[in-house]
Amino acid sequence: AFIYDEPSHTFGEYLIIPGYSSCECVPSAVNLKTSVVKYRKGEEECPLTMNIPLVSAIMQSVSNDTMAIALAKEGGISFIYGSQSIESEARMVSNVKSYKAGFVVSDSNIRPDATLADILALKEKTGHSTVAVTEDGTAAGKLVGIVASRDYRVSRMSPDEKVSSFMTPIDKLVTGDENTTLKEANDIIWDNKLNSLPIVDKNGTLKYFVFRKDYSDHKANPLELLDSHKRYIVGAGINTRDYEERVPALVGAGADVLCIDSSEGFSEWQKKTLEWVRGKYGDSVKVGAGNVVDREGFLFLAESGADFVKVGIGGGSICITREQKGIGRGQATALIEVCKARDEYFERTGVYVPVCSDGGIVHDYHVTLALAMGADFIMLGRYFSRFDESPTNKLNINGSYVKEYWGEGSNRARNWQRYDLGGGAKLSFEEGVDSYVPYAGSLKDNVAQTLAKVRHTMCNCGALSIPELQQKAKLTLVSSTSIVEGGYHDVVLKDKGLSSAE
Ligand code: MZP
Repeated sequence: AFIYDEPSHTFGEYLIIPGYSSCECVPSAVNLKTSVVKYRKGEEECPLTMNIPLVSAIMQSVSNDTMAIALAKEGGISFIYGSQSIESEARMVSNVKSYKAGFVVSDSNIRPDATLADILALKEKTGHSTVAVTEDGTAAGKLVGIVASRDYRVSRMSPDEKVSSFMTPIDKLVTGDENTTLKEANDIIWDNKLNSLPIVDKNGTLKYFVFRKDYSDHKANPLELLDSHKRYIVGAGINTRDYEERVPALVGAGADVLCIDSSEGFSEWQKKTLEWVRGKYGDSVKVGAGNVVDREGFLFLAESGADFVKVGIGGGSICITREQKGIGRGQATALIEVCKARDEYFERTGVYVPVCSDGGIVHDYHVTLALAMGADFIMLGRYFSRFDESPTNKLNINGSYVKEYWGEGSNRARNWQRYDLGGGAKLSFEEGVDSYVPYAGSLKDNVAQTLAKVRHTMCNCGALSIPELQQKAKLTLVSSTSIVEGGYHDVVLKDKGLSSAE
C-alpha cells in the first residue's frame, strides 16, 4: 500500500492569519461572485457564475423547489435531489424556472354576475389569487369591485351564488391610477397590506393589476424585476444509472446545471455518464462530477469532461462512510490537494475547472477557510436543513425546535444509486444516519449572517474577491491546545450560574 507521510486534516484544525487591510478594504466592497463551470483562459467570462459561493446539497432533506427559490434569491444555487422519480425531479426544476419574482401585471377580471365556479376557473387558468370585477367582465370595463379568490369566504360560497355578494366594492378599494409607477404601486401595496393593486383610468375603468405574488419580495424594485424577466438558476442531481432518461427530462425542464451525485466519483461509471452527456449535448449541458479527495481523482474527472469537480468523502455531518467502509480523507487536506491539481491543470491546458468543497462545514468561518484553500464554491447540507425552507418537518423536542435531516445513504432515503458500484439495485448497508438539527429560522437571515462573517474575514486578509483571498490568505494548522484557547475559557458564563463551575 502507499502510505501518506502526513495525516489528513479538517477545517477545525486550521486558522487564518490576518494580513494587511487598507482603508478601501471594507466588507461592503467585497465581491463574492464565483465561477460554477469550466471556462478557457482568455474567455470573457465563465458561462455560469453565482453571486455567492454557496450551493445546497443534493439531498431529500435539503434541496427541493422551495429551497431552490429561496437560495437563488440570495444568489446561490440548489441542486434538486435526484433520489426521486424523474418526473417529480423535473417538476421541481420547472417550478423554479417558472417562478416569477416579485410583481406581475395582470388584467384578470370577471362580471358581477359571475359565479364562484367562474372565479375558481379563472384562478386555475391564471394562477392569480385576486380578480377584478368589472361591469362587463373585460379589462376595458368600469371597475366595480375586487375578489380575493383564495379568501376563505369564497370557498364557502355555494357554487351558484353571485360574485357581487362577496366582492369588496369599489369605494373600499385602494387603487392606483394610470400615472402610478410600479415603484409607487409597490409602496401602496406594502403600506396597505394588499396582495394586489388595481390600476384604473380617470373614469374608474380597470386597466390592469399590479400583483404581489411573494411577500418576501416586497422590498425589491418591481421595475427591475419586470423589465429583467429574471429566471432563477437551478441545479439538479443525476446518477450513473438512469442518465439517458433523467438528463433529457431535467434539461427539458430548464435545469441550468447538473451534478453526478455519488459518494465516490473516481469511477468508470462517471466517465461513461460524462461522455454520454457530451456526445448528446456537446458543451451546452453543464455537468459537475464527484466526489473525489485527491489529485488523481480530480484529473480523471476533469479529463473525462466534468464542468466542475466536487470534493469530499466521509466528512458530511450525517455520514458514516468512514466508519462503515474505512474510506475518506480529512476535508481540508483533500481540498488543498485537489485545488492544487486544479491550478496545475489550468496552467497546463488553459482550462479552469471550478472545485466545490462538499460537506463538513460546521462553523461559518469554515466557509472562508474552504474558499481560502482554493474552493470556488461550497456545498452544504446540515446548514440549509435547519431553515424554514428545507423540505422536512419542524418538531418541538423537549421544548426546543428542531428539523429533521437524514443522509442519502440512510435507510430513510435509500439512495442506492449514490453508492452504486454496479451491483443490484439496492442499498447493501447504511452509510448515513437519520437525525435532528436545531431549527434556525429563515434562509435569508442566516445566509446574510454567514456571508457577513465571510466578508469581514476576507477584509482581514486584505481581499475583496474570492480569487484575491485564495492568493493572499495565510493558513496555519493549530495544536489541539490552541483550539481550546479559541473558545471562551476560564470564565463562568452568566446564564450557566456559579454552581456549574464547581
Ligand atoms: P454536511 O453539510 O451535512 O456536513 O454534508 C452534506 C454532504 O454529505 C452532502 O452534500 C453529501 O455529499 C454528503 N452526504 C449526503 N448523504 C450522505 C450519507 O448518507 C452523505 N452518508 O455523506
